[in-house]
Amino acid sequence: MSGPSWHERLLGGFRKTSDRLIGNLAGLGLARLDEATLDDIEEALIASDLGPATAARVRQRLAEGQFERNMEELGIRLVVAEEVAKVLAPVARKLEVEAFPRPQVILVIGVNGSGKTTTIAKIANLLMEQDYSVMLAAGDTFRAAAIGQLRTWAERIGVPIVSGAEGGDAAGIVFEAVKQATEKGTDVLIVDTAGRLQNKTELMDELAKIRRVLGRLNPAAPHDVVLVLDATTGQNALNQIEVFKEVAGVTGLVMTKLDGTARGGVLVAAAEKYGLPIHAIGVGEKVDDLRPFNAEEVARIIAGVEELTNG
Ligand SMILES: Nc1nc2c(ncn2[C@@H]2O[C@H](COP(=O)(O)OP(=O)(O)O)[C@@H](O)[C@H]2O)c(=O)[nH]1
Ligand SMILES: [Mg+2]
Repeated sequence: MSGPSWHERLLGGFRKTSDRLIGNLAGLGLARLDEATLDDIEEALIASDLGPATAARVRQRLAEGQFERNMEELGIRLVVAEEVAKVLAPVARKLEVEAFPRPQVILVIGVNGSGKTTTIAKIANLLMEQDYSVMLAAGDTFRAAAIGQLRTWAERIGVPIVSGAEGGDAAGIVFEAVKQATEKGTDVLIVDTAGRLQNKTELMDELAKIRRVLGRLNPAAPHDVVLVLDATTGQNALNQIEVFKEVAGVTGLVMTKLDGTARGGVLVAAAEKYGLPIHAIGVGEKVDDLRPFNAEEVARIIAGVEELTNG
């Protein structure tokens, strides 16, 4: 494959976060780690979205004095990288296909525009590369464009799709899709949903109805409820976890748009606060712009370790 390597894309995707963190840490008088400087460092980390507990642990380690003498920028960044890796390592968990009987049903939820439909295409593509059979269900019936968009992706990557008319009953589509996927022995059924957070009750009712229908056909379904979060929304992503946990239950996260002007540090804050598995991250609009992530690699990128050691 040509173009930038995955590692290079990751560097691009986290550059904004990393630049911000490094900028926040710059000029803090690193040579003298007095209380005021430690306060500044802790604040700088929180301002970079890393989450208060992670920031506090970094502060603690710096205060413990292991790095007191000849404190270099690299020293601080290595501590940040280590602490970030500790938070990310337990949650970096890719989606496993293990449901029996098949299909494994993955319900994909999130606010409109977060990247649900695109992420569904990406996940489908990834699973097909691993030789799983995949089917899609166009459960976002609220907007005609949403159905069309999923159909287009399905055609492009070559997977069957069950869809209906705009304004149709999402639960009915899901019912039909599970039936077809079960008959065909399809490995994975991925269900798109509407993300109408403006009307929480309606959204909750719709998701509850989908869940009921799923449960009737297969008590274990949905096996996964994946919340798609837009990394560019920064701290707002944390509020979305809160709301969707309440209305739908969430078993894992995918964070999208970790390119451009993303604030990827929120990944760390989310891991710290909720401990939900982060299955993958999205760093672009193309179908292969989704990958599981390596906690240590991402941590070193966020902390800006690489540019001091390789540069
Ligand atoms: N840059 C970037 N754009 C993305 C990513 N994922 C999705 N998008 C774009 O975000 C917009 C909304 O995505 P869509 O999948 O329609 O969101 P949905 O409303 O939640 O289904 C589209 O223009 C996508 O191309 C990503 O990882 N990076
Ligand atoms: Mg959509």
